[in-house]
Order: sequence, then C-alpha cells, then structure tokens
Amino acid sequence: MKPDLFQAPDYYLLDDLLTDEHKMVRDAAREWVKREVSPIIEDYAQKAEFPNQIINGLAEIGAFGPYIPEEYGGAGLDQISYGLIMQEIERGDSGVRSTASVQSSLVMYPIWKYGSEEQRVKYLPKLASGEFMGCFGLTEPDYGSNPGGMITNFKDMGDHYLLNGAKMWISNAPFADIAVVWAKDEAGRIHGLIVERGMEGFTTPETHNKWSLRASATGELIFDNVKVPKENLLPNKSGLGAPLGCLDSARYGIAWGAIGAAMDCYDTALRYSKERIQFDKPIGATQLQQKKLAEMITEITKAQLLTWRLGVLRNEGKATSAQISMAKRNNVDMALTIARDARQMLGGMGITGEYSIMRHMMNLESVVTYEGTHDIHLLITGMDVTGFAAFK
Ligand code: TGC
Ligand code: FAD
Repeated sequence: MKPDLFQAPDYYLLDDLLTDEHKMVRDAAREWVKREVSPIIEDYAQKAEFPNQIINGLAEIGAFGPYIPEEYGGAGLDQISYGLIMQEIERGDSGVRSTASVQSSLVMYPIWKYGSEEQRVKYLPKLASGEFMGCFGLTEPDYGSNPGGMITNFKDMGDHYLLNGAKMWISNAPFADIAVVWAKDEAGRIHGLIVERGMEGFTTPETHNKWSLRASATGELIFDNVKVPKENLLPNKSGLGAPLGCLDSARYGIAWGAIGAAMDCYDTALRYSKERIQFDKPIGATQLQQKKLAEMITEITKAQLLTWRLGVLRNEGKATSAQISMAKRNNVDMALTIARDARQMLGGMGITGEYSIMRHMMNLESVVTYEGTHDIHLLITGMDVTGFAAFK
C-alpha cells in the first residue's frame, strides 16, 4: 500500500470552531492512525483478520469510552472530541472504527447508563483499557430492521436466568470477552443482560466470506440454556428504548466516522488527479474530474457543518434521535457516493489495494446497512416530520 500522505480538508476553516482540547485529541488520533493503522490495515483486510495488536493503542487515544467519566476509566471528553476520534479512526478503516464504536457506545454506554454501580465498577475500567473487549447483540436472523420482534428470551429460574436464542451479524463477537445481549423476559419485555465468554451453552461462531469490513471480526451469538447470574441483568432501563438509546450514541459516532472515510477518498483522488497524466495533461485539469472533486469537497464541508452542530446539540443535551438518524444517513450516503466517484477517478488503480479507496467503498456498504439501514433512517425522518410511522 502507498505511504499515508493524508492531508485533511478543511474548506470552511472549521478548525476555528474547535477548542484546543478538541484539536489535541483529534491530532493525537490522526497521528496514531497514520503510524499504527495505515501501514498494516490493507494486509489485515485482505486476510480478513482483525489486527489485535492495535487494541492497546485504541485505548491510549481514548477510543474506548471517550465520553465515559474518568472515575470509570473513560476519557471524560465531550461529544465533539468523541466524534473527532471516530472520524480519524474511520479515516483509517471503518472496521477499526466499528470495534471502537461497539466497545464505547454499545457496551460501555449501556453499562454506564443502565447498569448498577457494581456492574460499572466491575466492567467499565477493563473495557476502557482494552483488557476486556465487548460486543452488542440486538439483531437476530429473523429480526434486523425490526428488533422489537426478537425471540431471544430468558426465564427466571429463581437463583439465575436461563437464556435461549441467537443473534446474528455481531461485530467483535468472535473475540469479545463479554456481550451485552437484548432478550425478552417471560412477559415479553426487553432487557439487557451481560453474558460472559465461558458461560456454558454460549458460543460465538465467526461469519466468513464478507466482502466488506474485512478487518472487523463479525459473528453470531448462540445461547443454548445459558445460566446467567441475576446480577448480570442491567437493572435501570428496559423496553426497546434501551437498546435504541445506545444506537443514538453509536449512530452519532458513525456520522463523524463517515466523514473520515470520505476525506480519505477525496484526498487520495485529489492527489492522484494532479499526478496522473493522460492526453498530455493531469486528469485534474479536465472538467469532468474537477466536477467530481468540487462536489466531493462541497458534500464533505456540508457534512462537517451538520455534524459539528449535532455535536454542540449533544453537548447541550438537546439532540433528538431523529436529528442523529439524519446525520448518520446523510453522511454515510455522502461517503459512499464519494468513495464510488473517487474509485472511478483512479481508473484501474482504483480497484487495487495500493490505495485505500476500494476498501473504504466496500466497508461503507456495511456502514450504510448497520445501525439502521439508509431506508429505515429515511423512514425515521419521514415519521418525525409527518407523525406517521410508515415502517409499521
Ligand atoms: P418504536 O415503537 O418506534 O419505539 C420503541 C420505543 O423505543 C423508543 N425509541 C428510541 N429511544 C431511544 N433512542 C431511539 N433512537 C429511539 N427510537 C425509538 C420509542 O420512543 C419507544 O419508547 P416507548 O417508551 O414508547 O416504548 O419502535 P419500532 O419497533 O416501531 O421500531 C422503530 C425503528 C424501526 C425506528 C427501530 O426499530 C430501528 O431503529 N430499527 C433499526 C434497527 C437497528 O438500527 N439495528 C442496529 C443493530 S446494532 C448494529 O447494527 C451495530 S453495528 C456496530 C458497528 O459495527 O459499528
Ligand atoms: P432487513 O431488516 O431484512 O432489511 C432488508 C431490506 O429491507 C433493507 O434494505 C431495509 O432497509 C428494507 N426494509 C426493512 N423494513 C422495511 C420497511 N418497513 N420499509 C421499507 N424497507 C424496509 N447488529 C447488532 O445487533 N450488533 C452488531 O454488532 C452488528 N454488527 C453488524 C456488522 C455488520 C458487518 C453488518 C452487515 C451488520 C451488523 N449488525 C449488527 C446488523 C445490522 O444492524 C442489520 O444488518 C441491519 O439493522 C439491517 O437488518 P437486516 O440485515 O436483517 O436487514
């Protein structure tokens, strides 16, 4: 793979909107990605392997629980710093950002928000340091966009719960030490349970042959009469709103992350367009290639503004789920369009692992699907503005 020459586009001088702390956190993540992720990620994606050796580094740049209070081992940062870290990591690879998103927003967040004090103290510091890795089980084979229909369930056996069912498409599952699993009680109400690797009847087979997110490990969670201790139930929130609340935090991170992938594709295509000569002039001097670049930088700038504003609203506790949904949908769609155009601009070279673009493009096909598909997010905005839930 070519050396990482990334230069971040900032067309509207948005750095002026960031505090010194934001820039420090962002620059540390950017440097780490250049040093530790860019040189190895293409090989790991080609091998379809998660690079375990980057776990400590992810913890050191604050990617595990950026906004979790320091008393629980988190970085205690604000929402814009969290977003900037996700942007930089996904600039390297969406699969690496997936690992960080799941750990922070789908495992640490529910334990922090819905867990008991004992659960927070037991799990959060180990998750923040990367000593424990976690995964989040919501999706099932027959219930993806409609998780409320889930059939995974648990029964109260007096001194423990008995968990049965299966989850599918679970990021980090093959190596996770713990899983935050969403399951129905006997009354049909959804609760979160912390299931630990090693519990009898709990297995995590890996999902193979993905063309997307190849550097991220994906698997199933199978529960065959798993005895879960009663103290592992998250006591402070139940109902579908509990897992969906975690998704708000993760979708917000993805909205920033997608900008990172888009920036990398734009920057690569811009550089290539100045160097690649056809018909005796750089392809960047042709109108059609300039149109692509002009549209890319315009869309990246709009997404940066949207996301920065959303971060301010999140910091003020005012962002709605529908606003987060809009940013996730818009920015991933934007990044996917840019990746496809940038790939074309590199001609044949665009399909090789010499450049990051094809990998980003294939990764984004998962990002546009997980955490709510593009169409489900359109319907969430549609419901928000009309009051009618068209997916029912
Ligand atoms: P609905 O009746 O609308 O809502 C049920 C309850 O949930 C509340 N709620 C939310 N709460 C917090 N945050 C949100 N975003 C919320 N959205 C809804 C709602 O107020 C209600 O509460 P209550 O108290 O009235 O009961 O639910 P529905 O069944 O009609 O479904 C709504 C729909 C379709 C929008 C929802 O199910 C949905 O978002 N579906 C998409 C599923 C999804 O995103 N799955 C993601 C799985 S995790 C994943 O992909 C991780 S990938 C990670 C990685 O690798 O990076
Ligand atoms: P379906 O729900 O079957 O949807 C199929 C199509 O139908 C989509 O285009 C959808 O938009 C459309 N559709 C569905 N309902 C409607 C409707 N009412 N109106 C119009 N169109 C509709 N899940 C987890 O719980 N944890 C994870 O860590 C996780 N990681 C993932 C990692 C990867 C690589 C992938 C690919 C997925 C991951 N997921 C995870 C699952 C992901 O959230 C689901 O794939 C996603 O929510 C969509 O569900 P589905 O695949 O079952 O598609």
